[in-house]
Amino acid sequence: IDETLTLPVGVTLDRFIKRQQSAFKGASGELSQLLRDIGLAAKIINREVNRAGLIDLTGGTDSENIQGEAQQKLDVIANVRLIRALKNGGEVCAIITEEDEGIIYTGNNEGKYVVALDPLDGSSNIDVNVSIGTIFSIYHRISPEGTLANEADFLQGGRSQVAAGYILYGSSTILVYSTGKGVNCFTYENSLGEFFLSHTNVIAPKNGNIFSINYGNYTSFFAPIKKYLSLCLDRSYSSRYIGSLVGDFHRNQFKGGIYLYPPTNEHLKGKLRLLYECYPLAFLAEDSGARATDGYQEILDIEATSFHQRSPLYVGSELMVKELMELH
Ligand code: AHM
Ligand code: MG
Repeated sequence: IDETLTLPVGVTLDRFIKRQQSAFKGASGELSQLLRDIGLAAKIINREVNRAGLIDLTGGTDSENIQGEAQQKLDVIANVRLIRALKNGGEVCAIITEEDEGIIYTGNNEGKYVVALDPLDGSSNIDVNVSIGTIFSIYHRISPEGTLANEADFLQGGRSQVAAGYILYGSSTILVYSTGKGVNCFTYENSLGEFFLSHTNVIAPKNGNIFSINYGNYTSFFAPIKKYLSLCLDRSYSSRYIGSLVGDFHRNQFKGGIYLYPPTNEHLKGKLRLLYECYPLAFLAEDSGARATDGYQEILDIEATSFHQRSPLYVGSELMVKELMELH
């Protein structure tokens, strides 16, 4: 655990990142700048999410053919804002996002990092004032600096992430990230326009009594999942499902619980995407003592073979995930 974790609650995200960087001898500061760029994009997205209903940013079937930003869907706006912030920052050479098919080059070929983004997760909740989130995952490029980044830079595997995090636009907006040395949370103070450190070194409860799953898919679950759900019911666990992964994950990280997205008839390999959703949350889970698996192996050990690859995801309190694994 690095010494910055002893900082008092109340420091700003910027100051925290700077202090964290100065604790690492030889750190160039580029990752710090990148995290600050994400913080800036988060503020802008937060503003758009908050006023979306007032300025016609909801909905969006008519969004594709219109150039003006005010008409774009929120997930497209979030995508644009994040890409712009990372392009302006200069530390990132390439980006992939859930919204785009291939690699987005920032024009900064000297940049050391590549980033995978789910700009606005929880599509079904976007237009109805329910929690949504942004998820990010950062890698140090393996291709030589000065060249164009390539596919391999993004397919290094979950354990190669140098940082990961999310922003939850919930009853308050909170930015949560880790560089592998503790998970820290920064709550947004609207009137000051700043993220302040609010939860340091999050440790997830070892066990819990919340299960989060789309029960409507029950008939298409396979035996281990049905068995696990019957255990949850026998024990009168609480069923809590927002349908926004970031929100469900965040709650379970604090209260103790498990989130499940198993294979279904519609999504034979699970619905969630390995690079944009599963890897980053698994990185945060492991760093806080929780666990993330696909039922058979740790999420971070799954080999990445394509940008939009999907995986089942079972993430949450260590003992709950362990019990589910044993049923597989
Ligand atoms: P999205 O990337 O289209 O938003 O889908 C991901 C979301 C997760 O946030 C959420 O947990 C899940 O999909 C909900 O799916 P479902 O509506 O099938 O329960
Ligand atoms: Mg998503």
